[in-house]
Amino acid sequence: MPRDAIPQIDAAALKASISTHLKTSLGKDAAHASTYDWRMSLSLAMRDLVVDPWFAATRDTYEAKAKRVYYLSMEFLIGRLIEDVAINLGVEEAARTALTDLGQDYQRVVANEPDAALGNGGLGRLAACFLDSLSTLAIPAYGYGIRYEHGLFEQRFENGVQIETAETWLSQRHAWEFERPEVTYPIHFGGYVSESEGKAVWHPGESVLASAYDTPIIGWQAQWANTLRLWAAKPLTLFDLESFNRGDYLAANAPESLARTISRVLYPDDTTDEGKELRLKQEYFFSAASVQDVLRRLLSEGHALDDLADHVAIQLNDTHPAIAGPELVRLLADIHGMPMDRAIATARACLGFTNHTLLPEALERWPEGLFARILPRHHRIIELIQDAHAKETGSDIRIIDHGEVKMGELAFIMAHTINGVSALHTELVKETVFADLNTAYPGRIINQTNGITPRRWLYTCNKPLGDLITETIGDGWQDDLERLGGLRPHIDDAGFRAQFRAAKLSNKHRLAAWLKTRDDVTIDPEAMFDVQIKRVHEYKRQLLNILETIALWNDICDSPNGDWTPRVKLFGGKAAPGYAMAKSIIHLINDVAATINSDPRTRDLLQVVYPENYNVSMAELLIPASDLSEQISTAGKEASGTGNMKLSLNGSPTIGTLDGANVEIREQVGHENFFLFGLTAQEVEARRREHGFSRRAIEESPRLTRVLGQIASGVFSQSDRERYAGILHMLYEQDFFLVTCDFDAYFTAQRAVDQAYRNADRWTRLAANNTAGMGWFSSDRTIRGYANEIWKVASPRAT
Ligand code: 26Q
Repeated sequence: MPRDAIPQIDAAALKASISTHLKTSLGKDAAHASTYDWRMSLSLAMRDLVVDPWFAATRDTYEAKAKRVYYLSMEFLIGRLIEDVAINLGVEEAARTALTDLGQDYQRVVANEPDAALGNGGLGRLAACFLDSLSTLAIPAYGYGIRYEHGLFEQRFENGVQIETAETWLSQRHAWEFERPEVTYPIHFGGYVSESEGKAVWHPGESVLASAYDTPIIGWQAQWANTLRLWAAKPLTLFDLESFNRGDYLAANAPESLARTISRVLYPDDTTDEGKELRLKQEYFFSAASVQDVLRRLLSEGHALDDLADHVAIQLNDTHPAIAGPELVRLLADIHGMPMDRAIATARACLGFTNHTLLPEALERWPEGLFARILPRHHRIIELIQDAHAKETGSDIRIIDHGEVKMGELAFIMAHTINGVSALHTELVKETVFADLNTAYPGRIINQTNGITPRRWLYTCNKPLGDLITETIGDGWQDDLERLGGLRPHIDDAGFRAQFRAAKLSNKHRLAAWLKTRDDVTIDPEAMFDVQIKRVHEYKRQLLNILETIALWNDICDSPNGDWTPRVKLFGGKAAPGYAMAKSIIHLINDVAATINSDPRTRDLLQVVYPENYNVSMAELLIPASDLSEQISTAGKEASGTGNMKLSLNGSPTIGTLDGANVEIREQVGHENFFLFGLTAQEVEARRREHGFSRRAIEESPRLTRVLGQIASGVFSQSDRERYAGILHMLYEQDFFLVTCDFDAYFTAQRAVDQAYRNADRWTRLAANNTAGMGWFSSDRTIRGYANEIWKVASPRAT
């Protein structure tokens, strides 16, 4: 790529562009402009700069006839884009100066942007990191998803209880997108299938229009830009109504209301196994629009459908878009006349499938009746796929089984490659959920350990540390993260360690100031910031953390003159609205916080803080300020984790189990720089089979017995002693996630953390070794792995 394609703009030119946008795009004069107006003007001025690299990337892809990647995902958890774009364009200083000249504060303007929260957690944020890396590596790619009107719900606490309210990011103009009213596809549901002359014809019952909105995703140093294409549902036009409903205006009312609901809201539930009709319609809606778009682009470039896999790689982000497989087969066979067997083989040759979970309740299955009613033709095609699979492998594994359509089996059988997201997870995928399919198709399951984009998760969110790194090893680590290994020799330098400590401390001050302003909460930056931030789920064991907090409180109260290490326990995360146990755990954390924080005996030693509405932007504040990363899931349950990578990269050592990518993090940063505890995945399975294991674990731990007794007697819920009966009953009688069994080991590991932290120099070595060891976890490395081993794509810019 010719470097001169990078847009060059100085502060004066950017200022002029902002002023022009304020006037002509916002229709405001400076005297009456709000922060929103300034933010929009700045965003539009920067968006202008993205367009040329974006066009150049499209042109190069077209000219090279390069293969493209299509990443299909129900979730893209993007967060804010202003700083991201500014940094990739290299115009952050210019933007700061321009706004200052205009009498505005850059940080205030940046903070005005709402998070694009089109995702629940890890899976959605991974998709966003992948988009960043695809553009940085100049790999031609589209992200395809849904333009939800309402992203992930907003969380408040009322008397400690989580309350959800609708999120409304699109009530303002979305600065970064380009509406494409000319790019639309009809999407059909229901009806029936007839056969004529051996050909299947689907007569749909209702239809909506999928309408495209494009957001350019600019890579590092603006060398390349890809497109995130999100689909919004709209009612069909009158013309289409005539063509698809043949003038049946009664039936035409239904699509209008369907269109209004289909892209309205993100499903906030990452656990439910309920067959929700609307969810199935959402999945089909965006998968079908995306696949149609892929074929239209292929044909418009003059390629033959038989050569599909030479030009197209489609990645399914979990099973949510798995219906794209049968839809592709339908288009190839029914619409374009390809023989069914060849259609199936052609579709498979371009499909990859990433599995993100082993939890049985998160594996999608649809009641066959519901599925056949909404997608009658796909139901039949899946039977044909199943027959082809049986013929090919002699295996009796069924996609449609006991009246259910199993999306995991469908995605597996339709994909040429299935990948797990960490080394451990991949082995467990082979041994558990897909053991039989792994035997039927040996070698199809591979590992691609997750990664995170270092541009957002270090360079942008942690300026003090980023500056120190650049000062120490030079520039270039932002897109070559393994260079962080070059920090290692400097860790022996006391001056470097002092600077490392100072960077961390300044991030802690920034977090403390933010908490003071937003929540009127005071925390001491000299204390250890102990951070657990993630969705609230039993397997992630926030419960273990809060039980240990109570035990620590007890010990401090028992020995007030002990040599304690002051700690602030920070929690952040949302529970699915229908997940009662997770919501009860949130309530308990807030109740414990209220009790402990008001205890004068422990005031300077222990504090529990749970800021409301954890999101990507809050993560960008918490992660650089963290001293200790809590990665304490029950071994075998967390597929990978990515927050674990962000925290360690930012100089926050892990206390954790041998789960997900923790295993690989520990290898990379060194065992001595990781606080390991807990049962292994194998031990977990064995322990679960022991009758009465949790009662025994409780009996054997005086500390845990005391803590549970306190909860039962209402120490943290004086107005309602029964409040936590559900949690207690679960711990005594089931404890599926082995909180009780790992309690003592966790408590002991925490005391080792205390001791290490008291020696500031020792701790700094630990923290710096984490940063230095994390280079391998760049999502650039992950995307290179997918490109070489799954997609077989290269950048047309590669020389
Ligand atoms: C399924 C059916 C119906 C409604 C919702 C869902 C649903 C929605 C979201 C199921 C799963 C999810 C999200 C899963 C997820 O975020 N998994 C995480 O993926 C990360 C990226 O690979 C991993 O790091 C985490 O370990 C994994 O939990």
